[in-house]
Amino acid sequence: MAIERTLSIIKPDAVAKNVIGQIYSRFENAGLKIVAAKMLHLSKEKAGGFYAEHKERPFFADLVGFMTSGPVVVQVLEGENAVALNRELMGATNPKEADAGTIRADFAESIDANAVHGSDSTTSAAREVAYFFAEDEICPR
Ligand code: IDP
Repeated sequence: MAIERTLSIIKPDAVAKNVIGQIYSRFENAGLKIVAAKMLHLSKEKAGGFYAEHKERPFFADLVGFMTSGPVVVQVLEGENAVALNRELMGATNPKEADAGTIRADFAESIDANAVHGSDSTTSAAREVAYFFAEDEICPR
């Protein structure tokens, strides 16, 4: 299987709950390596640009409002099949539909405040990684 990179965000609700370390453990226990990481408080412009594909959706303003409501932790995860593996660890977008034992089932409250983001394809991952990290900020091991 191919070694991939994927972009992960621990969203403001999970940062506020103080579960950054627990979420990092899920990634590491599944064999994913954190090869880049930063904590930041997104501006409306940065969050809106990240979610540009959802611009016309009715929840766009709420999504940007939520993503800028507190700090987030952004990381690049690397490993075999990293994109799909991270999506499996995250669980369904709506935590009420997420499988037991997934990050969203365990730490998320609602479809708005759903703890984590993960790229949904290798194409999105390439765009999203470059949106947050310069190549020299990524440290493959
Ligand atoms: P994903 O995060 O599981 O990839 P997307 O469909 O890409 O899900 O949606 C991006 C984010 O927008 C979701 O994580 C969620 O926070 C928010 N979102 C998606 N659908 C809804 C909705 O119907 N109501 C409110 N927020 C939504």
